[in-house]
Parts: sequence; structure tokens; C-alpha cells
Amino acid sequence: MADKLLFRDIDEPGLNTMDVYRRRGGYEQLKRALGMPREAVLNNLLASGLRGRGGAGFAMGKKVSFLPKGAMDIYLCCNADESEPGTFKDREIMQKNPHLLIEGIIIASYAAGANKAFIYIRGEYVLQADILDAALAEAEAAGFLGEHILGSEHSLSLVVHRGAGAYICGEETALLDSLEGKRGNPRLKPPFPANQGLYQGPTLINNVETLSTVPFIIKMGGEEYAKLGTETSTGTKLVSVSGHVRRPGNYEIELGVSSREIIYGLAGGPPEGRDVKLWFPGGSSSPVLTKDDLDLAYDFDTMAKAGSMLGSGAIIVVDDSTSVVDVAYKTAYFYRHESCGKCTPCREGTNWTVKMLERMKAGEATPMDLDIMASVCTNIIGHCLCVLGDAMAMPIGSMVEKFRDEFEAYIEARRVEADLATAAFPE
Ligand code: L3W
Repeated sequence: MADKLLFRDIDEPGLNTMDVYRRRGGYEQLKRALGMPREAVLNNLLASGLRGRGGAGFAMGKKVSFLPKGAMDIYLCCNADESEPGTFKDREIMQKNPHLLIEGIIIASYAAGANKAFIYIRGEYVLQADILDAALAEAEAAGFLGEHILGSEHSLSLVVHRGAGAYICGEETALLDSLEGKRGNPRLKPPFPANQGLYQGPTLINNVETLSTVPFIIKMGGEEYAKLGTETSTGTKLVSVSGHVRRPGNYEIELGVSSREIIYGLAGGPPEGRDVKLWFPGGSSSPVLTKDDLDLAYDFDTMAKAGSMLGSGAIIVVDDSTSVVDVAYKTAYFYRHESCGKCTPCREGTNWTVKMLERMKAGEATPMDLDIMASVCTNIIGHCLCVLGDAMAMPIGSMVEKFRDEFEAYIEARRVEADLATAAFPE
């Protein structure tokens, strides 16, 4: 496994202060980047092959190059609305190494030609927002933010904006509406934010981890960075591992290592005597995989070929002590609660799914309900305004497909229990 990048110094005491960060070489890559032509910084991002770490895995350099050139204001938004169940890696960066994120944002804003930037942080991350505010004040005082940074032509204002606790605001266009002071509802895409984003202006939106990787790309050079990982999933990735493992936490891995190495080697695997039943490779939105998939390489393309996704890099492990129906219920319940309600397939589909699962739990379902549930999921996918509906339908659909026997046995057992209860206590 390659040396760590983002987590190299993560447990250094005081790393969140300017003093310690600079002693560890902080802001040196900003100086280097500002000494290069803007195009050279962009070329490094393109050559690095860095793919977005927030969920979709879209190439960052490509996104920057989509921004139209012209006289209009360009904005940069850092998506720090980390709310995907199982995902807690951005929290650790912001809490322990906020200056790394700020340095990454300043370099990326230079490459993008953006002079106004925002960090949109989820409302529940109060401690991390306070830490970021303190770090911003230090960066401003040191001349890394504001007019003519380090005497260069580049200027940047950076603001930390706190959300109000809605998962949907992690969807990029809902985030923009929320930032503009409106209710955080998704917009129709296209236009993509790169063309028409914040205040209708061209906007670069990237996740915390993506932007925090930028200083390492400048340090190593894009081509050298691209040698880490696999050909199409370059670099290192922070993985949040949770659920039934002995050592849950965030781990930095080189993309392409085996999933077994992460789940068993780093996170210790399930407790004694238990076995992996299923795992979500990329947060609760990703279709589930089983123990037969543990030897797959953990990278964007292998996960996609296996019918799932690397997503935000959040592995949730479920062992054989847990009912798959309970996992499906918890998952669907979350998405029903967080659906913004703007489009029908998501609003109604998440609600119907929860209701069908409740029928199963109450002993009122038949195996036919499984077919209905699978068909509801199929009808949601690709028919919503944003990916929230799909985010419920994909994992639930995969659970029904891969664990149909268990669902059927559960339905039958609960039905018999309910019948016995009715026979014992007739109305
Ligand atoms: C310009 C084009 N820009 C695409 C941009 C687009 C966006 C990025 C990816 O969903 C996933 C989702 C969740 N011109 C463009 C273009 N872009 N074509 O590229 O776009 P897209 O639409 O593929 O993805 P998305 O809507 O950003 C994100 C999954 O991530 N997910 C979510 C995790 C959420 C968190 C959290 O805690 N907040 O981590 C987890 O797996 O299901 O599939 O920037 O504008 N032609």
C-alpha cells in the first residue's frame, strides 16, 4: 500500500493551527501553484486523473475545464454537507486538518479563475464549522486569502456557510439553492453548475476530500500522482468503515486494494463467530454486495462492474446476526424522511417502499409484495429530479434480488406468527 497523503499527519497534535500546519510544510504548495501559470495548475489536475470523492467519481480536472471563460464571476463551492449514512471522512479532515482543505480550495480557485468561494457545511457539524472559521481567520491574517494573495494576481474571499440539517442539501443543485437563501430543492440538470450554478454563474463544486487532495497533486505533479491506484481510479482514498467490524473508523487506502483487506485487514472484520452477510461499498445509496464479493478490488470501475458503486467511499458491513428486512427498512425509512417531496417518483416511491416493508414486519405481506417492491424500485431509478430516489431504490432493489429467499422466509414466518396471535386472541 502507498504512503498516506491526506492522513499522513492527521494525528499530529495542533495540526488544526496555522503554526503546526506550516511547520509540516503547509501552504508551500499554494506558493508553488501561484508561481505557475493557471493552465499549468489545470494541466496537473487533468493529468492526475483525480475523480470526485463525494459520490459520483467525476474527473475533477474535466469539471474545471468545463467552466466557461469570460468576464463573469466564477464561484467555487466546497460540498461539506457530509450526510450520506456511513460517511464520516470529511468530518475528520475538517476537524483535524482544516488548513489542508483551505489550501486546496485556494489552489483550485486559482485553476478555475474563481474569486469567491464557499464551504457549505452540514448544520450538525458545529465543532468542525467553528474550527474552520478559526482557520479561515488565521489564513486571512497570513495573507493566504483576500486581495492579491502572496502578491499574485489571484484574489479570493472564502466563507463558511452552515446548513440546517437536510440530507438533500448535499445534492449539488439543492446546495446551491440553499446557499442562495432558498429552500434546498434540487434543480433540473442540465444546465450543470459548471455552466449555470450559484447566482446563475459558472460554479465549480467539489467535495472536501477532493479539494484536500489538490495540494498533494501540486507537490507530486499530476503524472506522478496518477501512478498511485489503478489506471482509471488514481490516487488514495479515505474510506469510512462502519457497522459490524471490530475497528470502525476512517482509513486511507490506495485505490485498487482488495475489499477484504479493508474490511478484515484494517477494520478487523465482524465480531468473533460472525460472518459478513452483506456490505454497502459506497454509503447507504450503493447497491449491496455479499461475502462472495470481498476479494474484489476497491476502485470505481471494479465496484461499477460488480453492479454497485464506490460512491463516497463508505463501507457499511452487516453480519449474519441481522435480518436483511431490518436493513432494508432502516435504509428506506431514511430516504423517505429525507426526500424533499418535489418530484412524485421519489416522494411516493420512498413512502410506498417503507409501507410495504412495514406490512412485512406486521405479518401482513405476501411474496407478491416483493415483486411490487422490486417494480417500484425499477420505476424510481432514472425517473427522479435528482439521485435521492435512486439512492433508495438501488440498495433496496439489490437486497430483494440477492436475498429473495430470506425475504420470503421472513414474510412467511411473520404471517404465521400474526395468524397464531389472531387465533389466540380473536376479536
Ligand atoms: C458539466 C456535464 N458538468 C456531469 C458534473 C455534475 C456533478 C458531477 C457528477 O451525484 C452521487 C450519487 C449519490 N457538464 C456534466 C457535469 N457533471 N456531467 O459532474 O454528476 P452526477 O450527476 O453523476 O452525480 P451527482 O448528482 O453529483 C452524486 C452518490 O454520489 N452518493 C452520495 C453521497 C453523498 C454524500 C454526502 O454525504 N453529502 O457523500 C454516495 O454514494 O448517490 O450517485 O458535479 O455537475 N456534461
